[in-house]
Amino acid sequence: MPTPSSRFLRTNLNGFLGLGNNNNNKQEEARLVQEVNLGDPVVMINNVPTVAQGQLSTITLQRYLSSLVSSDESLREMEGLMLSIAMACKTISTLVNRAGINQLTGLETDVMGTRSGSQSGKGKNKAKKNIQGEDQKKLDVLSNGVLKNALKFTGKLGLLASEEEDEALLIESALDSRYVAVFDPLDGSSNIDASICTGTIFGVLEDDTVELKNEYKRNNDDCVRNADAECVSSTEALLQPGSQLAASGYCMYSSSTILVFTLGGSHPVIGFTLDPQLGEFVLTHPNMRVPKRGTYYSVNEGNSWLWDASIRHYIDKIKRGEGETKKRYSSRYVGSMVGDVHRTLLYGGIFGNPGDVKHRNGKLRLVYECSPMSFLVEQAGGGSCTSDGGSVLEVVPESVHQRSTCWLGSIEDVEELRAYLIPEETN
Ligand code: AFP
Repeated sequence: MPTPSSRFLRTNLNGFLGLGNNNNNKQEEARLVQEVNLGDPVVMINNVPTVAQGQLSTITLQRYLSSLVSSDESLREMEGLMLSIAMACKTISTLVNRAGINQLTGLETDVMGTRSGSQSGKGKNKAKKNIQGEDQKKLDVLSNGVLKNALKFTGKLGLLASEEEDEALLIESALDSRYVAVFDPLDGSSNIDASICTGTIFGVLEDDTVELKNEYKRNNDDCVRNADAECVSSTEALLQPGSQLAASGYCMYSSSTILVFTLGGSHPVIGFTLDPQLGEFVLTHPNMRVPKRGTYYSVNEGNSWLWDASIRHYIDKIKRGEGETKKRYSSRYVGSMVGDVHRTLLYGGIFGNPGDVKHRNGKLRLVYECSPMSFLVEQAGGGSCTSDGGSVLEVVPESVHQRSTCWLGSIEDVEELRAYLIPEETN
């Protein structure tokens, strides 16, 4: 009797080598998906599922989440949300993979020359811009739609904000729900035409503004609608510091598609890789921990002449091998936050978007980039800080699209940097 693992391997190899009857393979895959989802209960030790080393994973995301719910019923709504996010990520992964073939590369243009609800340019074929004035790629817009729809129809989310939406959207059919979500649907999209990795970043917060939403219900007619007839809102539920996140994560679209997330508290940072043959996320990284030290720094050095002297000094020291470890650090910078953070999570080191004399708050957005990523990295035993040495996770946002400096990575590397940012007398 073949074990699930050996059958899993055989199915994958057959597919890889182009062997066997396609229909048989499809049936086999369908059976396998069912089998791995219904298989033996997931063995959890301190909330971390165990996978024997060297074995192929047969724990799908769905199975992992349902085993969490069976021991903690309060996670049921979160389970639904995470499965919707995963479904959206699968779709975005396919879009990204086929972008060149399906002519989805390039900018989203507005043929009429005007963008509804916004003041962006006039004239033919002007690039559409998001609220920050950045050009939107076709895939930015598509990915935003995919995520928005996936989350809307869960019925478990009352409000969402996205990099690609000017304002937050109220989900009218789910106003009583417990959660709100923030996301950057396709971060790093300026890399997409060169097939360099991109990713989706997300954060989930508990909604403590039920009263506000009930008021909205009573005054339903007051709802302000955007061009897509969606009800827009500038509600407080999204303006919570990162320390309040109930979950955060990213999905990276690269040589493989990897979904990494944490549910905070005692839950680990956990990674699932999309098996393209099964169309399922399977557990590959049961308990991700950032190494305490790394040897990489990841920052856009083209801006170094505009950085504060303290940051220039720190980078100079570590690359010369004159930092605390006396090792020479190497530079690694993709320019796609998800790729840079994923590498930092696995190999250690430090990633930053420091801000400079022209842009004091840097380029990244606090609510749907810096906070979710810092939450994740800290949950994996790493550290994070802003360019003034403060905690990213304690910054209370004033607006959904506000920018923030942020550094994150190995705890000892972040602490070493902080000593440069905070002068000794105030440290
Ligand atoms: P795009 O989504 O416009 O490609 O921006 C990516 C990003 O927000 C983040 O993923 C990178 O870390 C950062 O910008 C890169 O910024 P610089 O190009 O200024 O280094």
